[in-house]
Amino acid sequence: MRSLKWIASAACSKVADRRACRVFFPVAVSKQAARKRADALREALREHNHRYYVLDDPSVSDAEYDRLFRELQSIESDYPDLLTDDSPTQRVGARPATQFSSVDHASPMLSLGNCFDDQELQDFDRRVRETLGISSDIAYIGEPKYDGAAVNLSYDGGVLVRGATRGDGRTGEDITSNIRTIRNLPLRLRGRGHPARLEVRGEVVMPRDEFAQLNARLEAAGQKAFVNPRNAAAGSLRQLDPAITADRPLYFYAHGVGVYEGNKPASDYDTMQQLKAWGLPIGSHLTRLDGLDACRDYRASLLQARPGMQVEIDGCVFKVDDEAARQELGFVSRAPRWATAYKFPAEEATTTLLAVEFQVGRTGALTPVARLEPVFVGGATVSNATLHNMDEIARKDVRIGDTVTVRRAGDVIPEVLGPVLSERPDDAQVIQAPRQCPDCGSAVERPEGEAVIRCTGGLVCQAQLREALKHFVSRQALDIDGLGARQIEQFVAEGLLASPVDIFRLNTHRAALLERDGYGEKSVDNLLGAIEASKQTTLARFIYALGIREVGSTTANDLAAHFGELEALQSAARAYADKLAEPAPEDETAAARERRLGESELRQMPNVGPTVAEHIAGFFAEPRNREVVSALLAQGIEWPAPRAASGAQPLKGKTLVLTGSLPDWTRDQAKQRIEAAGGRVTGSVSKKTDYVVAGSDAGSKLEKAERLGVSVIDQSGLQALLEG
Ligand code: 5U1
Repeated sequence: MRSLKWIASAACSKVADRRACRVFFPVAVSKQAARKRADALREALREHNHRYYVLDDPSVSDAEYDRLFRELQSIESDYPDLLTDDSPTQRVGARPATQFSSVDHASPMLSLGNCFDDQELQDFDRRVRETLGISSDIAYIGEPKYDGAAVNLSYDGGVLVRGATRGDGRTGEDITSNIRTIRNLPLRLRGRGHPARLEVRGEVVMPRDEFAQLNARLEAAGQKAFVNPRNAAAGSLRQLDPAITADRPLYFYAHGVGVYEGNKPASDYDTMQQLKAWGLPIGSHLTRLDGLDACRDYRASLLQARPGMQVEIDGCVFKVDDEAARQELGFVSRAPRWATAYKFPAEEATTTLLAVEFQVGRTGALTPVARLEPVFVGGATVSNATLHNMDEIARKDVRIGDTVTVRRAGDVIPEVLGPVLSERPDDAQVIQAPRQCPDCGSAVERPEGEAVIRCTGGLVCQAQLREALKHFVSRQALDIDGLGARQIEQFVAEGLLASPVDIFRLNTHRAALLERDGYGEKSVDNLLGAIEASKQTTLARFIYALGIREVGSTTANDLAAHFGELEALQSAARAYADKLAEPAPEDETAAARERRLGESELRQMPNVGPTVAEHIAGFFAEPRNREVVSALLAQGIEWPAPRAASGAQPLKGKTLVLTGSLPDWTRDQAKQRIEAAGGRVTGSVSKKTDYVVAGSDAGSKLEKAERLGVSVIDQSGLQALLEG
């Protein structure tokens, strides 16, 4: 088959010549010639990509690149069987997915131990030398710890076949179509000698300037901006439509390998250089370091370079360079003994405190929020920061007009650390607590023994209503997509929402919704569909969504696992309220009262002390709350029935051993949860053990479990078991 096309002659080598050829000479092309030309174009485009995105040294203009690209597209559209998956034209174009599928990593993606000061780094180095029996300096490699989204790339025969998120380290999400859109990573490795199978681990990041531009674009389009570059990178990778990811300024940096089926170099530094030669970006600060002092100097220089770096880093990573030594050192839990991350301190900056406003939370608590002269700190521009409460303001002696130090670490809300007293202006104003709620005007009180001040407006306070609704629809609660803070504020202001129950009546306001700016048939359908879908939930989510004071998602999970049914929780709450109201013997001591109340079922739960129990009892004792709960259930909110008649017992008959420290639970809390779910906790591992729950610094029990082939899980694995 032949096709008549305006194409460049393969004989033309220089760019200008090629352009001339294409413009002036229409030629009939055989399929064979088309294949040859397509191969040459792919090769040229890969080279230009590499020069542009990896080496930052382009050799052709954007216009010329586009021309070559379009020429290749045109050949591939004429000869679809010449199209290859690793063609540069195939980065974008995959269809939107409906969901991501799970994918098991061929080798687990490990986590990293941390150290926070020089002493801890010295301890790490000592442990390494002791284990290896070496007294001289160890050869390490040092690299920045990029603050991005961790991914795993699989190359088979040098061709990118899969990209996945880290997930829990064993199983991630298949985001191949999105990964392919990242311009600085090769769809096909350069050069030769690629391993038959190769897993490359690294971080996907978004540089600061491009992050700021993206946020400006999103805000201009009325969309929500990202909090920081890491969230922007992770959020962009989790788009179901790869075209959106393709539009985001994402970059990949490799920091290691997983599976490597081939001749792996004996040193990690050499492996990384090999990755670089194959066209994989490895970041410019990767360095070989001899011994502890060199590591300390490296950290100091990286810390100094950090403010000028476009990609955010939150520390540096030191790894033993020698592969054989790594094998000998092995792992503790899921972190290698041969690597550590030396974290940088949270970033701080100074700026001016312009004003203080009091924000009303869903429970009426008024939080002082500092309005600041915008300042770039910790990877984001900060213009608001928390001042916590009036006691903290007094303790720090912060005043309006002061120059203040602001700290921002990761996703934590920025906080005002204190004033720079030497710069205090004469007219700095002392901050006063309001007497009235800034939203509803109700009186403000400060309950005895509490640091917070509260609005007494309750149901009349729209600010409390707005916050309660935002909590109700939040991700860990009913998770209603499309009903965010902005929509809730508008709907409350317009009187469409006066209680969570009204969310499920929004379908009766379809016409009113359609009249709103930015709402078409499709967005209204999506919103109403998400609301309908949220009715199928779990008891834990529902309990959390109710917004009972001090009942966070962990306690809600515990309550749901223990009681199994809402009625059982309600009756335990009633029993506790009755106990609280019981006339106490006149001579009852505080300890005796505590013993009496402590026997209640509600108080048997891990994490439910007197205050939380009182909040739960108080919540269900309030008639208006009970009405809302009944009305919600009448709207069709439901969850799967518990497995057992008296409380779910997903671990019935199972024996578990705890070892190491879990990230969020003490050993006692984990034990109580396991026992509440019907399981038994023993102290030593045997063949009869069903699961070993391993945290960080797990020791010989973990090794024994691995030897005996007993399943090893971490905290999230345990959580999943507890949830049945
Ligand atoms: N730079 C860098 N980041 N990072 C993260 N190296 C590195 N290595 C890691 C992780 C989790 O893990 C290996 C030590 C297994």
